[in-house]
Amino acid sequence: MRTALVYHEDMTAPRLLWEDPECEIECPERLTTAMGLLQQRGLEQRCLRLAAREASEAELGLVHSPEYVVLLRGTQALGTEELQALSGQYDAVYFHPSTFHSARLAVGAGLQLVDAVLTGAVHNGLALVRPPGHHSQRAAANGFCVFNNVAIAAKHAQQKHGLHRILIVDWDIHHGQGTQYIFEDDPSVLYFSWHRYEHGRFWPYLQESDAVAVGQGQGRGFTVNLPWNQVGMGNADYMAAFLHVLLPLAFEFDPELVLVSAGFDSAIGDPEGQMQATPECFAHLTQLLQVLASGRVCAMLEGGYNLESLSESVCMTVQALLGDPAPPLSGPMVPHCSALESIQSVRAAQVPHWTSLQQQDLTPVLSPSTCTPEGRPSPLLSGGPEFKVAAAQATAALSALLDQMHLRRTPPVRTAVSLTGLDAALALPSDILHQEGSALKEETQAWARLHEALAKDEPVSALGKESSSVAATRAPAAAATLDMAIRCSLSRGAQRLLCVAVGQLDRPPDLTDDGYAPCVMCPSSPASLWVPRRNGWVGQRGPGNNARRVSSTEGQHFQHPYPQTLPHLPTLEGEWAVTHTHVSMGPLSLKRRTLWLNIRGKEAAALSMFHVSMPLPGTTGGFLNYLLALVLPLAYGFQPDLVLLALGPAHGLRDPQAALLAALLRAPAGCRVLALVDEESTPQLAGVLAQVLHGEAPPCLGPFCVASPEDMQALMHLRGQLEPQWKLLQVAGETGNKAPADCLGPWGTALLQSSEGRGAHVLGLGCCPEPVHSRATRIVRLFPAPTSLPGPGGLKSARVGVFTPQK
Ligand code: X5A
Ligand code: ZN
Repeated sequence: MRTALVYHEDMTAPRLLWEDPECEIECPERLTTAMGLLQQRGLEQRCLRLAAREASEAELGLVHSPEYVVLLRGTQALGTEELQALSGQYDAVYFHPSTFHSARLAVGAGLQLVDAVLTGAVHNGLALVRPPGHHSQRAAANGFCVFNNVAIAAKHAQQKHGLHRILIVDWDIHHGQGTQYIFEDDPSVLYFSWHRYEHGRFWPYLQESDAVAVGQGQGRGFTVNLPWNQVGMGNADYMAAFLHVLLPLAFEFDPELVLVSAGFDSAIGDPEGQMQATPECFAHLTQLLQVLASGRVCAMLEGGYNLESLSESVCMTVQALLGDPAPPLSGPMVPHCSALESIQSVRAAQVPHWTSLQQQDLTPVLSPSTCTPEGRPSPLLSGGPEFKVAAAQATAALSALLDQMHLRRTPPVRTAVSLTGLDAALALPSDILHQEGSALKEETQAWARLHEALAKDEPVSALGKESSSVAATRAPAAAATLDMAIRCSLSRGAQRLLCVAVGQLDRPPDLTDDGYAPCVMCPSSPASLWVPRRNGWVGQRGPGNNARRVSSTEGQHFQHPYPQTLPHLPTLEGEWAVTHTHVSMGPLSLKRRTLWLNIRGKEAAALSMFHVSMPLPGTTGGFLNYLLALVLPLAYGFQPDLVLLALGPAHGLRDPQAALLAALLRAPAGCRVLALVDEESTPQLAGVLAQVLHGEAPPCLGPFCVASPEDMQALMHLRGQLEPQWKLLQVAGETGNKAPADCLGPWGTALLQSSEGRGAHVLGLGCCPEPVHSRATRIVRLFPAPTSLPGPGGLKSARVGVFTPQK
């Protein structure tokens, strides 16, 4: 199995035995509610369930002093009054007679998870534990934490498994000062934490939580603090933090294991955090972390006090660990001004320690928050009466939001990728082939043979389980294939298509500068269309069926996510019918956009916000910079519902680079990626792409090598040109104050429609081997994925999405 879930019911035992408004939020229901939802969603059943064991005292000793462990052991026999008195010696802590047992289980759960991942039993996992750990120190309990679960797991991974580089990502909304102290002089552990800080006015009120705290001695640069100075940070802020701070450093660090201090008090509705990130954000964060450390990600629960938000976020995390697509991020992809200042300050503080941050002209850090609060509620003191009212309001707003989310939940689709090998090279439509001057007859014959083979092949129907594909194409016809794929995707229901073309592939001339594309597929040709029924395929043939709707039992997923707020747009089912010239140019086409990104070794140029060209960087560092600082911010800003990744002639990407590109592009596209590869490159390249599209971690890029000044200059140039429109490119606060609404621009409205027409789609690329007289047609089909999932392991080798038209 791919994902472990470690838990033990005994961890629900500790509870507060006296009045304490600060501590009452850390309650047993946190675990029962989260587990309940995991079960209800069918996620728990897909994980390898491990019952937590108690950590030994020797294991506790990896981090804690013997005296402290003895003291904690003694708490089991104390009465309520003694427990309360002892608790009072620490900041925000309560003890219960079951605390020691539960805390040992929490540590043990983390150790089992790390063992399961490092022995290869699973790829990744989550430990659902109480009490949390990241505030706990060598000889002190703190902030509901007794033993430092994650820190002990890291020491264990080093001592028992011989690891040399461990990344700890602390996305809890509080600073894990305990973890920071334990590793502050240790260069083998990179500790990243973002936290509500408010210039030191938020618990635990420490100066060492600020960005200037970077570690000590040998460990300088291995502590990375990103303080949030305002409440209300949301999806765009968290995404910017990952793209512009955490991931560049993490790639340079090259961890062998990623531990996540997974607190969900950083999610919307949490009374402690008062932030706005929605649950699906944690699916995206998890997906992005999975490109590191060969996918070895171990998440351990820390905080999270709004039960609904907590359990939804836990589900999103597990879903991502299982390899399911992430729902699109909601809200405009525009980071807050204050967030950009924080990002800028941590980058400035870390610049001396990380090559990947150097060479970028960092403007001086603005003095403490020059931005006015961006129309957000001022924070309230925890525990006070206003706090309770605000918390109740937040909960109500959250429920409404989660109700809406329910409508656009993507079914848990495993990405199964199909490839039949070289023989499966797609035959090209005869007209295009002819233009290319290729051997038409030979192509057609090859296609006919394949066609025959596939027709008999039962597993072809398994294509219905896919949401991504790799297709091989003949080099001379690469551009034509891509052109057809674009048209077909648009005409078959993609609203926003991100096209990443690497190598010598020209942008289709009829794409307009603002990204509009004609959504006509093949004028006047009798196209075929195939829709899935419960068993087998049903073909429809045009012309004359433009208006026909096809109902499908799985079609439910494609109902409008926000039927109440959006004007009527055709659902995907409504677009099954073959589109002809005369019906395709209506208002429909206004919704369709293509963002064209060409990586081809020429100079950097942004011809419009939807047409960007960049050189292929010459080093690993340059390549990573391009991906994190340009490609992903554009992709997340655009929120495509489909990515076409085309590796054309002379693409120049090494296999691991192509794999990383594909792996990272999955996240913003709900895993819907069609990779077109040059037939010359197969099978190695196609194979590696198939694996990452299937959800495997990409192979290592090789040693980190600093970006060349030319590449950096090109990147800065593009960023400068595109920043006004694509706000996720920003890495620094602006000088003036800007309300978020001003930042939106005309594209803002479109972004808000990002969920329209989404859902898990199955995508294939097909063509008709019709004789020359009836012109061949290539179709990209989008249809609902079945709710049943392929088992673990899924399709190992499969086939290209080539479909047989009905005769
Ligand atoms: C693990 C965690 C928070 C403590 C807050 C005290 N602790 N006010 O989220
Ligand atoms: Zn917390």
